[in-house]
Amino acid sequence: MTDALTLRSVTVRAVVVPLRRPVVSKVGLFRDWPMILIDLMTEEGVVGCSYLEPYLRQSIRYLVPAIRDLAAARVGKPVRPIDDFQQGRKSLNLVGNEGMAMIAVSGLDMAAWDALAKAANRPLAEFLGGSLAPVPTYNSNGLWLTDVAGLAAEAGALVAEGGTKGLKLRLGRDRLADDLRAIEAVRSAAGPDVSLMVDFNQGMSFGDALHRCHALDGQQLYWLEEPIAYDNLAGHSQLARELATPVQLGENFYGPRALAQAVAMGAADFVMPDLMRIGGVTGWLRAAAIAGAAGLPMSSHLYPEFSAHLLRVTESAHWLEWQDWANPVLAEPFALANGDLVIPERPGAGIAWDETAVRCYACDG
Ligand code: SMN
Ligand code: MG
Repeated sequence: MTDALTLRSVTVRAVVVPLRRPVVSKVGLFRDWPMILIDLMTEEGVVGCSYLEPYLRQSIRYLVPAIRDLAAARVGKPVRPIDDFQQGRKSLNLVGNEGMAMIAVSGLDMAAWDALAKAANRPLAEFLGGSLAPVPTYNSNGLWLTDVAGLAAEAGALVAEGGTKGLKLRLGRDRLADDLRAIEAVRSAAGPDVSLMVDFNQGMSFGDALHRCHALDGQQLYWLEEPIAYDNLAGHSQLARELATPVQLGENFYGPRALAQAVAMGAADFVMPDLMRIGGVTGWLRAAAIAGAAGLPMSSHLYPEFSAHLLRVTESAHWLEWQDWANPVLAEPFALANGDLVIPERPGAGIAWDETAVRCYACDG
């Protein structure tokens, strides 16, 4: 049994790290990437670590104080992520149950689970009762809404990065013909054995999505992700019913109950929660139980390090989204081998900061 831990303090810092390829998408253009780094210090000397990727640099100014407030309320108390999750949710409920309230709770939750696994001297997947093994990935480090002429070379480079078995490209250009050219360019460079996922990032109206998704239905795409606004569950459910290609949804589910609603509505064939929004490790485990019981394959969104551990304890585990965006501040970045993410045999989630890099990229928002 794990030794009990007592919360001493929580350090919350922010950095903005460079992206090798700018994110050009329907949710925004990002040349660099904000990260909030959380270190949860315990009286026993164990330090739990996690990070959040809140997309918007200015959100650092709102999120960091919220995380510090939540942490301050727990100083001197035992680290019990299931109880802390409940209390954190309750304490922020009056200013909102989703959005930033859930993000703040998620970040602390991940750091708390990391601390408990470290105290038990086990990798997180083993601490949760699972085992370590390579986790299948698709490469999501590029193929944004950029000039189609550059996509073939980029696809070739992405496949060469660790031999990934899948690639995700972003679609939803003004003309269908350009989406078709993008698919053709990526497929010809990647070859027939690489699965092609496509992501619309909620960029289409329902009417446009009906046309576009039906037109792409014969393209042997692996999934169609977020064709319309994420909370239009009725629209997604119609698309999922009509299309042969699986509909993928989930990076914008705030909490397991949102996933349960999508399942109840038949809004997705596949689901892919994001740790920052689903409720950290606690939220993921609950979401995984729902997806598993419903028989829906579950992939991850961002956070490849924590997500790799969690996919190892997920009944319907599907693909890990591989992005190396946190690497600039990680002391020992995770690596791919034969298209799989190799989980290092380190206690906890296996992340630690490169403190020189953290100082170099420090940012107050
Ligand atoms: C995404 C992730 C991060 C920034 C923009 C878009 C995308 C994904 O939705 O699924 O990777
Ligand atoms: Mg997406």
